[in-house]
Amino acid sequence: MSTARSRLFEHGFLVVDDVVPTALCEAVIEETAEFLGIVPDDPATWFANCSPGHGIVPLHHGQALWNVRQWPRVHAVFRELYEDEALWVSMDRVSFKVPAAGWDGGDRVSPLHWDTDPRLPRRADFQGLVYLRDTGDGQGAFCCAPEVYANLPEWVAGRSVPEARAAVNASDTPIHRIGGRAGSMVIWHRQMPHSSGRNDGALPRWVQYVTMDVAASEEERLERVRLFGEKRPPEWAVRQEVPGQLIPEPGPVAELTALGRRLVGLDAWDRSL
Ligand SMILES: O=C(O)CCC(=O)C(=O)O
Repeated sequence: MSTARSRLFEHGFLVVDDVVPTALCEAVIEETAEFLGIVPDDPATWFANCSPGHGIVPLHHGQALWNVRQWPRVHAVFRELYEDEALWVSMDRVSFKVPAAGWDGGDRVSPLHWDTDPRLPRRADFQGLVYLRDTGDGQGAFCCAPEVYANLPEWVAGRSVPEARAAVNASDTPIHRIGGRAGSMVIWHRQMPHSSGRNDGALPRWVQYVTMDVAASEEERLERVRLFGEKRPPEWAVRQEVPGQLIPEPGPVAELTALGRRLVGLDAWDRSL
């Protein structure tokens, strides 16, 4: 097992520096800012079109987002973690989390949660994000509860998922805030309870969520190709009804590299390579 993979299994999260060049990160910020109608470095514009919690921006298919997803080092990081190169990339979105001060919605943070059933046997199943700008621990950074991850069987025994989640949030388990430099990735095990903290900084937090999973069924592949070609958000994102979501999203279909085509499912992975 690679060192990164065993560390991730053991501690439940990992910070990997210098994964995405800052120029690609800045391009995502520019694309997102244009979508929101804000100016990234002008505080007077930030609060006109922001949302509480993680600050989700319903943008999934911009060219700049795809350029991050198909950046080779992102794939290399997940390849090492899954010990498999035949991966598909998530069509996830961006987070623009404004400073809490100066906005009524800024205090509303999301509780710790899992995006999977934490009672399942532990296996390779990861999530990730890219910090698009330097992000301090107190700047609305990703946060998690490693002590819960380490003792998960005790937390879930005899409990439904909502009950386990409520127990974690009602407890005084330490919450670790994990900032990072622009271009770094935080990757966590799906069984790690996680969220994003309050942004007590002076600057917004910018994040692109990027996750990879091992390529799966033909049915899933066809659905991925359709979402990509029609510029539609995934069904789970549609169900969330994030304000401002356009379906389909405007603009041309993103241009992909040979790696990008495989990460979508347009071209097959040759597992014999
Ligand atoms: O935005 C973050 O830092 C955490 C995001 C999160 O909770 C999630 O992806 O489920």
